Amino acid sequence: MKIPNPIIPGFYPDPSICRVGHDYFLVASSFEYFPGVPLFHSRDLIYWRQIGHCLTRPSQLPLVTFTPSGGIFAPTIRYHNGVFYMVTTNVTDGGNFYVHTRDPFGEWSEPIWVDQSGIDPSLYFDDDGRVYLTSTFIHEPLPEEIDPANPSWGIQQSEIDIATGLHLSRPRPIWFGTGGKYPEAPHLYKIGDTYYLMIAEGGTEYNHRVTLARSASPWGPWEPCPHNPILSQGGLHSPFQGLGHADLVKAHDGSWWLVCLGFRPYSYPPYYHLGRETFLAPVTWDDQGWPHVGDHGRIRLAMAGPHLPTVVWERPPIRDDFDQPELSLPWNFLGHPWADDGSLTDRPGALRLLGNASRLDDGAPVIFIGRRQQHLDAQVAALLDFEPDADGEEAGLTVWMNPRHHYDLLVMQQAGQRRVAVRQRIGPLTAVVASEDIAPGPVTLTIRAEREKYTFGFSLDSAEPHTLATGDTRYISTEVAGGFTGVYLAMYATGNGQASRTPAFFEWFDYGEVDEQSTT
Ligand code: 6LW
Repeated sequence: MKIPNPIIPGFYPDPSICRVGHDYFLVASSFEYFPGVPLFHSRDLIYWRQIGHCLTRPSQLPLVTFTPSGGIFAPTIRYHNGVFYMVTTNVTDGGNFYVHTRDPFGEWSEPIWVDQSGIDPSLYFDDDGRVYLTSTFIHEPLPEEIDPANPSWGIQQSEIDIATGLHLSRPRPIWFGTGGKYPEAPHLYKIGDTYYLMIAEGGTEYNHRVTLARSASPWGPWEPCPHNPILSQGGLHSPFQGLGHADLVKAHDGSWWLVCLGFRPYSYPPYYHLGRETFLAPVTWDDQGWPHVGDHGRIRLAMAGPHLPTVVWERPPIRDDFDQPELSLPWNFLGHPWADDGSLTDRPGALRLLGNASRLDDGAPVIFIGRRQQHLDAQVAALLDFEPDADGEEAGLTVWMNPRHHYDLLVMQQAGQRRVAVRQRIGPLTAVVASEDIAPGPVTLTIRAEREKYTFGFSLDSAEPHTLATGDTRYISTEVAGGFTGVYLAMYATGNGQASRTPAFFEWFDYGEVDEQSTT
């Protein structure tokens, strides 16, 4: 079957994968969102279901203060002797650490911190029992220009005691890549008697690529692959760009595959707003012992997928009725979950949000519960029961990239009158671009997401939605907003400088892909 790339759409970057028998597990970065490190499961490398997160407790992920795109960077997941390990970096608080579990469907351990600098940590369990921790190393401050004779950014490695995280050998540089900027995302493998070191170079934008080298020792010296980069999309008119940050896996039928991040830009000059997503590509090995990825190092739209027995998981429902005691897996908090972030018990069958003094523009700890936008064409709706009784009290939906780039569809009180409005924050500019007085009663907020614009509307008493305004996706795209994340569709509440007295009840939230080709 054709690979439906991206195999995990939406902001799920820096994928890492491991296999246990016929089960595949994959993790991705999560930055300032909580819980952290989303965890996916598959039986065929094509259909994936989220089964949880690795970091589900504030003791594992104290996101109390952070900047946009701070928090949790790239993770690596590995399995050894019955134990799963996930190693990552909290760039805001503490650096490199790992957690472990014997049951990936359950809770993970408390962090084991490692005194090793850099980002993109990876673990390799060698046949002789040694465990290697590989990460980037960066001489701070980075010089204006990298001196090829004295590189200041490369890959370092140490041997560690996996029980304690303590070093058994000091971290030392082992490879500087092939000359691309930002050598990072290292993973060490051993195939036969040969060690392979795979990294990313070029930075996680349009010049991103994957390079690889091999050695008889895990410390090098490294022989670069003669056809590096083994994967890139640079210089090619392709719907998939920025391919890099990859991980290899041998399937249970003996075939080899690679997961990596990429993004799907459009328009001109190109831009993207869903963030970097997870892609899959086939890998073959030549008789010289070198890997070949995809179609001559490219990922094409129509690539044959694995010949593994297909296991399709039940698709999540479009509507979340908030009728469960806990939020379902796609929902994230912005930063550390505060006690009054939300309640599912105050009114059974509704999510209650009570705004605090933080505004959306402040970022955390604004009361914010959101999910990634995973499709360029999507329909969003939510039924909001909110009767503010003080000016400044506000609740609604936000199309969110970061505190300086978001579009809000909100209900507020202004001069004693309840109003529905669309407000746009683009960098230093904020404007209410449309607003209308509305009568009391529950209001259905609607957002139609299309590739190049959002259309915001509302309806009362189940009448036909009434369009209020539109917003260009470009102005909340990565190219404009910057950062490593992707757009969230979130429910929020705020008192705009003072705590709200009036709770907002979201009775349900709909998210569904609009498949223009579908007849339904
Ligand atoms: C990730 C690193 C990177 O840790 O961006 O540009 C970081 N490349 O590999 C966040 O995704």
